[in-house]
Amino acid sequence: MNLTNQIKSKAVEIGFTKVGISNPKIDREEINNLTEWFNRKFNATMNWMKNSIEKKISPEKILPEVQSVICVALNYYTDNQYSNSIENGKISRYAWGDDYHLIMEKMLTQLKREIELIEPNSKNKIYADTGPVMEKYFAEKSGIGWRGKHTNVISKEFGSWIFLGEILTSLKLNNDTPMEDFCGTCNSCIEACPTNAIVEPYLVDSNKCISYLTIEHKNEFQNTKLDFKNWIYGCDICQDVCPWNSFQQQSNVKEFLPREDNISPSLINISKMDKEEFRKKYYKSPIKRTKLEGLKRNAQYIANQQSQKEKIEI
Ligand code: B12
Ligand code: SF4
Ligand code: SF4
Repeated sequence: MNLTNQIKSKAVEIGFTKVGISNPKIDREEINNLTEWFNRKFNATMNWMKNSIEKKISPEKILPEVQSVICVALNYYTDNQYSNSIENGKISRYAWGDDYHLIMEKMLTQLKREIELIEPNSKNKIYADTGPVMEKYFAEKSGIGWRGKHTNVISKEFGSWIFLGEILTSLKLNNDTPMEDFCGTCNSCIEACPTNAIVEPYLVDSNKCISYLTIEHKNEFQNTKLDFKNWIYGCDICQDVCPWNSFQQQSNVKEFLPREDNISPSLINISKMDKEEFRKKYYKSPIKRTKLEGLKRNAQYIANQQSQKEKIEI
């Protein structure tokens, strides 16, 4: 077995759903698109993104010896559904169970160790979400999936319910063929987005995206007219309506199973939550990111919207 296939089979053994290889070069068109996104201020208050742009567009600034990017995907779909009661908030699927950063990091570290057993002189750097790496671009380039019009990567076999991760490596591996776009004439995600955040196909304005607003945005919301459709942490609407997500499959990772009362928690319970309960309930959960104040703000925002429609009061 050649080195590329050896690494790929180790990735599958460790439990990754998909693996592909790309060269580390970011093409001009991608850099222009990224620059345009920043120029239009679609990063909202996420200034950390802009600060790391040099590394994003030049992976050799992260690892000077980089020759290949090993891209992995991990399926997180579990077969559970939301309550549609107006008294409950909705948490996005990716945050129902344990924090994927911890799980991906552990699995990537294991893969890195395996690679270094085969090639002790290789240099390898792992990433899953938190680093300045163009994860969606590399996933597409390595054949894992294509970027849908909602901008998430969709695989033919698992839909878009996949987390992405990478190992930047000094090893020269065999590149996979980039994935073609299978969105075709479909526009379901654009039509379904309640805040019109997908301003053009393949272009999301974070300022309007419920995911950004409920997770990343600090302080009160500027625009109080946006309809959050009961989402209090992230948003899955554009993915829920995607026809490719009817090919979803149950994840093998038991840590992604929903924690108790973590799909559609009661808005009233959140409004009453104290710091200690928040700490215990969201230990090792991605929800920690929004902090108790953020979660309460989101629940209150939904309640205000509902009470304007004279529905509920918390
Ligand atoms: C910042 C960020 C966000 C921001 C901005 C979202 C965004 N669209 O980028 C916010 C907070 C809104 C967000 C939300 C979500 N995120 Co997020 N996020 C990231 C992060 C950290 C960086 C992404 C980035 O660089 N964006 C920059 C912009 C410019 O990228 P882009 O939108 O893809 O834009 C490109 C296209 O517009 C393209 N383009 C422009 N014009 C055209 C035209 C054509 C024809 C084409 C093909 C392309 C194209 O060029 C641009 C430049 O690359 C990544 C992790 C990482 N390091 O990559 C995770 C990541 C993208 N997020 C992830 C997830 C799961 C989500 C949510 C689904 C969570 C949720 N349920 O609430 C939502 C999805 C919202 C959405 N519709 O995008 C996953 C996606 C997994 C996947 N299957 O793709 C990632 C990869 C994390 C991970 N490691 O798994 N996220
Ligand atoms: S995550 Fe929600 S708000 Fe953001 S683009 Fe998708 S549907 Fe729109
Ligand atoms: S809903 Fe349609 S347009 Fe949007 S990502 Fe899925 S296939 Fe593409």
